[in-house]
Amino acid sequence: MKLYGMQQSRSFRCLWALEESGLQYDYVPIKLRIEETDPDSAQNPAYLAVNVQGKVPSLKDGDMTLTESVAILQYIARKAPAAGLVPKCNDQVLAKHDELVSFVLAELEQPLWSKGKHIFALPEEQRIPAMLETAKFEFAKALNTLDHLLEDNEFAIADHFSIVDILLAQTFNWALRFEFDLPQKYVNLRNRHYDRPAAKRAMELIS
Ligand SMILES: N[C@@H](CCC(=O)N[C@@H](CS)C(=O)NCC(=O)O)C(=O)O
Repeated sequence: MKLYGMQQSRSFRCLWALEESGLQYDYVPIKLRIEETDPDSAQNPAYLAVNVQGKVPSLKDGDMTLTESVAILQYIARKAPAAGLVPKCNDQVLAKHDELVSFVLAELEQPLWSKGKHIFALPEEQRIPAMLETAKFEFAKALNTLDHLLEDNEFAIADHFSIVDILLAQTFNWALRFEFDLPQKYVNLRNRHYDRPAAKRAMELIS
């Protein structure tokens, strides 16, 4: 199994899950926004054959390729059931798990990505400076909803660490890097989970 990724990106969540899982894998560093002739470039034809959008992360396992970070997380979790990265519990608790995964992607990380897009990712002529205030407003709104979805427990779901905890911690880390206002309880959540040995190993690999 090969994970293609880059520092400071959604790749970290997948690398972290791989480290939690105990599965064997290789990590292939990819670089964004460099000449496509560079063999490590996300725009190099060899990488575009893996991920047509030239984005990270991507995972290859045998003939199968995945290019969405949450699909990668779920694949890793299913491949290593003993690691418990998807909670083993009843359908209703599992549904709450799926709800939180969707919420992080659809609501919580979107304003962060909006800010990134309008600061550096979009072509300059497509960037709209006013979007930065909109992103701040939308992130605060999503946090307010999260306060209702998330109970004040050590882990998001049931009584153990799962891919939702990875997603939440990484999204809060992203919010801090992008200078969004983040309540202390969510800073603490980020710190608590980033202190896990698997997160530290993943961090060393990616930096
Ligand atoms: N929905 C995708 C998003 C992947 C994505 O946008 N990755 C960013 C880095 S975090 C990227 O590769 N951006 C490259 C670009 O915008 O050119 C996922 O969750 O994997």
